[in-house]
Amino acid sequence: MKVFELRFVISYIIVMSGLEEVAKRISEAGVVVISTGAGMSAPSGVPTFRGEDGMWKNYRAEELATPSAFRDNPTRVWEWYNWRREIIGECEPNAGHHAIVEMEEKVDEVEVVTQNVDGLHDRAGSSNIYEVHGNIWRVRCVGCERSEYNYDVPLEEIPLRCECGELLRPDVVWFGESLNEKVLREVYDIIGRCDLFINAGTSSLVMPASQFPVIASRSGAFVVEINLTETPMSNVVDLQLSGDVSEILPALVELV
Ligand code: BJW
Ligand code: ZN
Repeated sequence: MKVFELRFVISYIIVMSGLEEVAKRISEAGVVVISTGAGMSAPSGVPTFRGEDGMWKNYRAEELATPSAFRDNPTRVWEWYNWRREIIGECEPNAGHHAIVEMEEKVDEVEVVTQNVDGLHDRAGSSNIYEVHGNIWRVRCVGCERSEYNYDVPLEEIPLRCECGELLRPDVVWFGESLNEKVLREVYDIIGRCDLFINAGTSSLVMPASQFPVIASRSGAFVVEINLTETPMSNVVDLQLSGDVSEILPALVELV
């Protein structure tokens, strides 16, 4: 056997044994938490934040997803959200989203904690979803705090205004802003009592979501990472599955 063939066979065996181990953990688990990031929606065609893919007109997410960017230039920030809403509006949940829904038939309790604002877990049909960074299809008034769903694509006459006269903003969480306290409390509660925690398609760079795997591990859960690359969590997790979430998750659920 040639060297490259041997390497292929070895990496195949490693991936398969990892999948089998995680499938066994899923079948034994009472509560599974799946924490997802932009990589979860990447196979659906939603751009990720970091890397080449995340750029918009030479701006980085860190320069647009902030309260001060909105104060300085609400139109520019809304243009970015319009661009993203147009793309997301054309995207469908992928095989990974569907596999998470299927997992509900095999496990007592499946909880989805997502940093994604695209609503694709909901469209796939997951029952328990915590959107810790909000939802791109909701708008919120900076004055009276009124929040409502708005599916117009593109939104005309940006920046939008509320009936009260103040600006409407996307109902998402920007850098330097706190996450919704009630949602976060519930998330910490389920992380604290889960048996298996799967960190899927996130760079694990943004607080506080980046710390969810650490909290799960300290609470005694078995922690798995699914990602195309290494992340700061790769050394913390019990098992890494290297690959595409839209391939790994269906393969995993099939094995349970
Ligand atoms: C695949 C794949 C495939 C690809 N299969 N894998 C200094 C100043 C101000 C604040 C801070 C500061 N230092 C620290 C902070 C706190 C800050 C923070 O953590 N900053 C870091 C960047 C350093 N956090 C906050 O401010 C948070 N609030 C907070 O902490 O409150 C308390 C506080 C207040 C004030 C000061 C300090 C603390 C709020 C964070 C809100 C983040 N918001 C955004 C935008 C949301 C709205 C929107 O979408 O428009 O959330 S930013 C952006 O990053 C978005 C994402 O949810 C988030 C995470 O990104 P994610 O999902 O990980 O995506 P990527 O692109 O980074 O990675 C994709 C991954 O997928 C990669 O690993 C790929 O390999 C992988 N992948 N395809 C498998 N097919
Ligand atoms: Zn208002």
